[in-house]
Amino acid sequence: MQIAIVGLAGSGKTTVFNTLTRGHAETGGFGGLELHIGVVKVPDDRLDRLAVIFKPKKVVQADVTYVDLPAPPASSEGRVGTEELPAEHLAKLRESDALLHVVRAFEDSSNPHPEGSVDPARDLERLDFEFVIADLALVDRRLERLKASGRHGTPAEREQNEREEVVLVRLKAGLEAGRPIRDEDLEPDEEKAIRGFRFLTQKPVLVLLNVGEADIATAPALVERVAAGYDHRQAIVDALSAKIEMELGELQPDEAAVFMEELGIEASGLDRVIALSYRLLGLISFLTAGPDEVRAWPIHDGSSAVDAAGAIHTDLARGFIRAETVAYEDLLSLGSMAEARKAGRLRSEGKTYRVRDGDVVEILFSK
Ligand SMILES: Nc1nc2c(ncn2[C@@H]2O[C@H](COP(=O)(O)OP(=O)(O)OP(=O)(O)O)[C@@H](O)[C@H]2O)c(=O)[nH]1
Ligand SMILES: [Mg+2]
Repeated sequence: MQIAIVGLAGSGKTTVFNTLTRGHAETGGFGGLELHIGVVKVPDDRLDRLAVIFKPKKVVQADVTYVDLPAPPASSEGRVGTEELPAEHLAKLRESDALLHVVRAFEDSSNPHPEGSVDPARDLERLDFEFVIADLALVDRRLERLKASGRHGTPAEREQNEREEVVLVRLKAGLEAGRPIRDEDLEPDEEKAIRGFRFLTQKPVLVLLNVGEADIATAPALVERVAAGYDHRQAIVDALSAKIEMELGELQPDEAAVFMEELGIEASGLDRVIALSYRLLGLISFLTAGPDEVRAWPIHDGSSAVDAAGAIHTDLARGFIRAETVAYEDLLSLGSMAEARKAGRLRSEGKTYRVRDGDVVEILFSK
């Protein structure tokens, strides 16, 4: 699972990336056109509690990959043009499963906003507009091609082309009205017909308002205001003071606690952002626990027991017999698998069982 960090120049993308990955990529525009990639472990205190019960050799958290992209350069028309992005960056952007859109909300007189004022709603709309333009260009190109060659081929191919054309014409109208593709009602077969394009405005988005260190207390009000004007599907608005979070991440835990108290910060925003992006991706975790390993496995919400088996290993899906499952809370309160079994809490589930977040699962399979 991969999330692309996007945002206008100087909005704090690399600072957010460093915060999330505890990395040290250079900020302040020195990154130039460099692309940063980092893997983030998803915090999950259930793993720690299970580790107390199972005393495993290792604990493995779920992870999410974050890609920090440089801001798109100004285009020849003076816009920030995604079409001017280096091909490699555009490919990273398209292949990502979701976007983390960092928007500048911090005031800093030593680092003035290029527009002369800090206006998160304006900046948010500006980059979103670029994504709409980028998708529209893709739709137009494909429609041209379909017009030129879509009437050729076998009847089945022609029928498929016609179906695709109908969907694209609809998307085009929406995009021209400034509507992201994620807001469209698409039937499953329509969704399938356009999946290969990996449209930018179809990706779920977490809008992260990067607030100044002095504005942490008023951040919730700002989030509410921006969210009220951002009525889109699969979109979450939240705030983070990225610079402070990055600095907190560099301190020892006890030093960080003192610092947080001085600033009036109750909890690190970092874990919240990671958890939100995980949710945005539509992911849940099922758990496995034993003497070797206690581990969280990310799967899409709605996955079946056999999907879960396949996430561990294809052999487990192929030879799937059944899944022995106990809810994390039950396991924790009963203290062991054996006790859970005695209490009738360890269930035997078949292939189609819908796995729930926190299910502790053991897959029985034949080789
Ligand atoms: N005061 C303040 N400054 C911040 C904050 N977040 C980022 N900055 C500063 O803003 C500048 C730009 O931050 P970056 O993280 O490099 O921004 P970016 O979006 O990666 O920039 P480009 O990659 O050049 O587009 C740096 O000087 C940061 O220190 C913040 O929360 N408060
Ligand atoms: Mg940067």
